[in-house]
Amino acid sequence: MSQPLKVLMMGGRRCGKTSALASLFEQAKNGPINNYFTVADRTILETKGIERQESLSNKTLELTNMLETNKDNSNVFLVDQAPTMNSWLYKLHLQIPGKKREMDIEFRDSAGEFFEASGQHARETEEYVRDCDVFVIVIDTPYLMGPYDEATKEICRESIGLGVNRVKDIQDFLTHITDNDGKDAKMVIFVPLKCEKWAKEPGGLNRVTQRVKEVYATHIKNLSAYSKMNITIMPMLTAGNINFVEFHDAYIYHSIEGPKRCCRIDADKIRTEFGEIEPLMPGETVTEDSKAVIAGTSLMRPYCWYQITPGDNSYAPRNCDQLPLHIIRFMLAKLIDAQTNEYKGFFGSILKFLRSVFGTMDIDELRDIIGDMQSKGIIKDKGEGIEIIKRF
Ligand SMILES: Nc1nc2c(ncn2[C@@H]2O[C@H](COP(=O)(O)OP(=O)(O)OP(=O)(O)O)[C@@H](O)[C@H]2O)c(=O)[nH]1
Ligand SMILES: [Mg+2]
Repeated sequence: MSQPLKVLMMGGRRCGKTSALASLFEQAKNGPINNYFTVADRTILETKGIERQESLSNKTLELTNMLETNKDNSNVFLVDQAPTMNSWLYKLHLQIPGKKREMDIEFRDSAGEFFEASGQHARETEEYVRDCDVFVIVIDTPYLMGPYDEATKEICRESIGLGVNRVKDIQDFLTHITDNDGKDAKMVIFVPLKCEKWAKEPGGLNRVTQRVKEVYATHIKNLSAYSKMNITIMPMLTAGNINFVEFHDAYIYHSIEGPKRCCRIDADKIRTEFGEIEPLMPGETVTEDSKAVIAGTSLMRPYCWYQITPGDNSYAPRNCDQLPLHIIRFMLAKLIDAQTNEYKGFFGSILKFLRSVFGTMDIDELRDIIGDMQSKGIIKDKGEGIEIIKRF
C-alpha cells in the first residue's frame, strides 16, 4: 500500500505555519515546478470538535485580503487573528504530466500549542516526531531578530524571543527523532518566516540565517551527532509585501464597538489592530491583553506591527516552493543510500517504505527531473539566506 511522504511542521503559536503551507502550495502549482509536475491540493478537510480545518486557498485569501485592505494607505496594523487548536493534514499531490506517475507529500500542521514541552499535546507531538522523516521548524523572524536589534532589544528581550518561538521546547522534541542507529536518514529545515523586512535590506537574510545558527546552535549541534542528518536553513517569504515595522506592548481597547487589540500612542490615544488612531473617550478603557502571555511563563509577548510595502501590495511569495523540492531530493538520497548500503535486517523494510513513499513514480525518471531542476537553478542551495549546514 502506498503511503505519503510525511513532513512535520513545528513552531510556536501563530508564527505562520499554515500560511506558509498555503504559499508553498500556491508557488508549487504556479511556479517553475509546474514545468515538471502537475501539482494539486489533495487535502481532505476535516472537522475536530468545534473546529473545521481551514483550506489552504482560504489561508491565501487571508493574506491577499490583508494586502488589499491596506492598499494605498500607510496603516501600521496587526496580523494574527484566529488561532487554531488542532492538528491537521495537508496533502500536496505531484504527477508527471500525462503519465500515471504520482506521489503525495503530507504535511502535518499542528497548532502552536502542540509544541509546548509541558503542554497537553506533548505526548502526541513526540509520536509525530518518531513517525516523520522530515521536520520543518518554522521561526517567527521578528521575535528571532528582536532581541538583537538595537531598536527592539528592550521590548523584545531574549527570553521573549525564545519563548515565542518555543526554542527550548523544540530542542526537547527533536530528541525523539529516531534514526535506527544511523541507518535511517532524517532532515531538519529551519524556516524563518515574516522576514520581508530583512529580505529588503542588503545582506538582511544572511543576518537572519546567521541568527538562526546562533539561537539554534544547540539544536544544530545535537542534530549533527546523527550520522545521516540533513540540516538546512531556508528563509521563505509567505506574503512578500507585509513588512515588520515595530513591537508594542499588547493591550486591548474596550469601546462601544467591542474589544480590539491595540497599542498606546500616548496617554489619551491608541492605535487599533486595523491601524486607526483613536482618541480615548470617556468610559473607554485600555487593559493588558491576557492572551499575550507566553504559555508556561509569566512573560508577555509584545505585539508585532506590520505595514504594506509603499506602492506595492502584490502577493509575492518567494522560495516557498524550495521546501518540497529539497524534501524530494533528500528522500531520493535516502532511498539511494538504503539501496547502496543494504543494511542487514533493516534494509528490506526501509526500502519497501521508501518505494511506497514515492508512489508510482519511476525513481530514475524522478532523479533525472531533480537533476535537471538543480542544473537550471530551480532548486536553490544558496543565496537569499538559504544555507545547507549539513548533508549526509
Ligand atoms: N506579516 C506577515 N504575516 C503573516 C505572514 N504569514 C502569515 N501571516 C499572518 O500571521 C498570522 C498567523 O499565521 P498562521 O499561518 O495562521 O499561523 P500558524 O502558525 O498556522 O498559527 P497556529 O496554527 O494558530 O499556531 C495570520 O494572521 C497570517 O495572516 C507573513 O509572511 N507576513
Ligand atoms: Mg495554523
